[in-house]
Amino acid sequence: MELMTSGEFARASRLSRKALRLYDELGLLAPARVDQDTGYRYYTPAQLEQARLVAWLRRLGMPLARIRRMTTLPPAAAAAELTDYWDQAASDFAARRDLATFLIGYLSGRTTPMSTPAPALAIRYAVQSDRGQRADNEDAVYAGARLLAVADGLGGHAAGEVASAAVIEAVRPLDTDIPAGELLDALDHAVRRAGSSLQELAAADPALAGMGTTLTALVVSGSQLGLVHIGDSRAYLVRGGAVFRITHDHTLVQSLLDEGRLTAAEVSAHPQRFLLLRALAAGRSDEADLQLRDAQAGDRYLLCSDGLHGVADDEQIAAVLLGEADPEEAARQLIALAVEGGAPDNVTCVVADVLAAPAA
Ligand SMILES: [Mn+2]
Repeated sequence: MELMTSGEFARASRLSRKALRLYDELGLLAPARVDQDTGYRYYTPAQLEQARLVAWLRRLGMPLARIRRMTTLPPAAAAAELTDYWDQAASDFAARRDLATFLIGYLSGRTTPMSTPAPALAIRYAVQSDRGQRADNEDAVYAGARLLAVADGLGGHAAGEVASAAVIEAVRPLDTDIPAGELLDALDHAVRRAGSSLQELAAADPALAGMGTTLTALVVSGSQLGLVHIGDSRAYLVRGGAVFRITHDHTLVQSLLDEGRLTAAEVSAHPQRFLLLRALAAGRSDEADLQLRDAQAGDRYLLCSDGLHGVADDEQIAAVLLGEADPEEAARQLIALAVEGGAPDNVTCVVADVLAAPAA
């Protein structure tokens, strides 16, 4: 068999030797032979095609874990996987473009399209929560005409419950008509207010030290939607018959997945799968993610705590969101998914449909 040195292979594949070493470590592209004595790596010319595919997928910005999955698939399945990835990337890009448009207008002091009267939208929502196998329900939830919010309390005993309730209380004033141009400021302010309120409660009662909570909340204003997110609760968007996860889990396992150091299949067995890298907590000042998105009549949103997505996978969740038209019934079926999966944790779901508001 003809072998190429790693230098020859790097030149032919246009990947650096450092990249080739990383891809080897991550199981993306193993050398055909490694010399026992020198540690030199050798590749076959037949591996060039896979190396080029890896390089192209990297240029697209695909995370390493996902590339690894793609390289194991037959071409048709790989094409479908790439389609999924690109749909998600396009949706993320659209959200960033909206935010950039808003900021450009804001910074240049111009009238932005956002300050023109936007078609009013209304939301029709349903809320369901279940304590599952836990003794208490430390999730807290709020749903109103303009605001939807889910918080998953951490800290054991009563502290988690106190934290999630306090944070929901702190964001509740967002359930009002907020000018679209002030949405991000209002969300940022509310999340800081929530953090200070945890700080004050913990300072007043040592039993609450270390308490914290996740928060995923969205506010609708005209045809804009502001989203604030910290922790591992999630928001999903259903649009045009497809389901997109629009929040990024602030967990150790998610960051390992992003870096390609863990596969999706390994997550459920990871000993530290519950470890949060960011949360709203007394004594911490972790940053929340803020997003500004366009809202359209016909969109559906799901906010949920990890009691749902820790048990049900994205496909099961999507099947309910796409298959059940009534939000109330959809929320019930999502809770049922968690219960069927053993419901080891509290589970909370808000399903909200965006509707064109009836003419005044
Ligand atoms: Mn939870």
